[in-house]
Parts: sequence; structure tokens; C-alpha cells
Amino acid sequence: MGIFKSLFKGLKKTRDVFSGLLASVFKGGYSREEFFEQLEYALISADVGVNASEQIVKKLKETVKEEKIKNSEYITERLKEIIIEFIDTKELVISYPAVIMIVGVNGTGKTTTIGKLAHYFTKQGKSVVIAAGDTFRAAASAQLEVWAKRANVRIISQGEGSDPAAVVYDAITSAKAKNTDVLLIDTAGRLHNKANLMEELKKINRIINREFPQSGKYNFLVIDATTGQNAIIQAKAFNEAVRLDGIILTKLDGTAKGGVVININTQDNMPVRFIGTGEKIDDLEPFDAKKFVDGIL
Ligand SMILES: Nc1nc2c(ncn2[C@@H]2O[C@H](COP(=O)(O)OP(=O)(O)OP(=O)(O)O)[C@@H](O)[C@H]2O)c(=O)[nH]1
Ligand SMILES: [Mg+2]
Repeated sequence: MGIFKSLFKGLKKTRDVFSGLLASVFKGGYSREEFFEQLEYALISADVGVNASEQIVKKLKETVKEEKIKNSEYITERLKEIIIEFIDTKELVISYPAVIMIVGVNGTGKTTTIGKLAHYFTKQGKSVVIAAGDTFRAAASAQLEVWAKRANVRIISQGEGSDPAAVVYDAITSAKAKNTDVLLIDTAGRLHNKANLMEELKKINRIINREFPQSGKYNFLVIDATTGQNAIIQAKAFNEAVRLDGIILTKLDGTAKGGVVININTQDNMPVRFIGTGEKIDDLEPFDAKKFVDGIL
């Protein structure tokens, strides 16, 4: 399946909600003022977020003349342009050798995303090694090994309960020795408590800075799109602990809450970098504002 087709398919639930909401706003026979008010409610209910919805509708109002509000095609096109402008961010340029640490609360899709990323980079001709930094959960490194096999990349792991920073140290040594282009680091989603987890992530960052200063360093937060607005709280918490370079939003295929992408992207300049639209190795792609908006409206 072409990459665009898989994205389009993955966004079906969100698209159904958006088109349903828009249709009911158009059918409402509202006056100009009411129309924009209803549209704002509709965006909010589609998880776009209060602030972002308000700003988008304000911009739309300025663009659209009185006589045009009944022309649904015209409005939809303007709305698309405005949303694209809102969420379009500078392309992520990865500098190699790259060290990419994947963080996020438990179950969001970190390990799966590592497998997909390993495949994504190998397809581009890059060499990849994975560090099994989740030493807390018993089955974590076995699960990661399955992904490493699928993606046909190397994996560095130590036993359960070992120090993740030591695993990362080993992986850096190996990446340097073999001139590997990309080191992907899996991390735990849950420790004994949240403070522990954040300290552990900081420690891994310190090791990377100390042992591999010449690498491009990236911290990506994996967020489950089905969590809706809670995503914003997670982004804030992790960004305070380790500077985030962006978000990877997973499980967009399983939710109608895809509007949350617009909200995350407009909050604190936190760009969505990749999106996951399924459980298979190919179900990940770099975020593209235009493709995304074309997939939901
Ligand atoms: N539908 C769908 N499922 C996904 C996607 N990404 C991950 N999953 C599923 O989400 C579940 C959890 O994924 P994991 O990769 O184990 O999540 P994790 O963040 O590593 O979990 P912990 O290690 O326990 O913190 C698995 O069943 C995955 O198959 C996605 O984009 N779409
Ligand atoms: Mg995991």
C-alpha cells in the first residue's frame, strides 16, 4: 500500500468525525455569527483544543466574506489552508550519527515505534543499532528483539534490572566502533514512581552528551492519540525533564481524536514529527501538515 493510502486509511475515523461535524454546521442554516460559533464548538469537540479552535475560526472569519458561508466547498478549502498554516513546522533535519531516545508513559507504543523507526532508517540506507533501555519490564527486551529481527538491525541489551544508562553506554561504544548512523534508545514507560523515571531519562541524556558529543541528539515523546487532551499534560511533563525535539503520535488509526495533532502542534511549539497508523512495521511516516489535513477534511 502506498504511504499516502495508508495514512488516508489510518485517519478514517477522524475524517468521519470532522466531515460529520462540518456537515451539520453547514446544514444548520445559521447566521454568519452563529455559523462561526458552531464551527468553533465543532472543532473543540473534535479535540482541536479551545485555544487552537478559537484562533483558527478567528482567522477563517477574517478570510471569509458574508455571502460565502453557505458555500461549503469554499469554506472547507479556506479552513484547510488555515489549519495547514497553523501546524506546518520546519522540517526535521537529522544530523548523523544520530542518537534518538524514545520516551513516553507506558503502553503508548514506544517499543513498536522503535521497530518502525529502525525500518524507516534502514530503508534510507542508514545503519541502525537499538539499545534496550527498558530494563524494568520483564518482557521488554524480548519484545524489542522481535522488532530488531523484523527490521534486521543490531540490538544491545543487558539483563532485566540492569542500569539503562549502562546499556546506553554499551550501545554508544558499539555504534562508534561500527560507524553506525542511527542509535535508537528504548526506555521504560513506568518505574517505581514518576520522579525515578524522569531522573533515569536525564541520566541517559547525560551519558549521551558525555560519551557521544559529536552525535545529533534527539528526544522524541511517544503519545497515544487516543488519550486526547491528556497528551498536552504528558508533553509538558516530559519536556520539563528532558528537552523534547518533537512528538510521535501513535494509534491514529484507532481513534477519532486525530484533531489532537492540531492542538499539540500549536501548543508550546511542540511539533509532531512522525505519526503511527497501525501495528505493522510500515505504519509510520514523517508528519506532513498538508497530507494530514487532506486526510481529515
Ligand atoms: N493500532 C495501533 N496500535 C499501535 C500503534 N503503535 C503501537 N501500537 C500497539 O500498542 C501496544 C503497546 O505498544 P508498545 O510498543 O509495547 O508500547 P510501549 O510504549 O513500548 O509500552 P511499555 O514498554 O509497556 O511502556 C501494542 O499492542 C502495539 O501493537 C499504532 O500506531 N496503531
Ligand atoms: Mg516498551
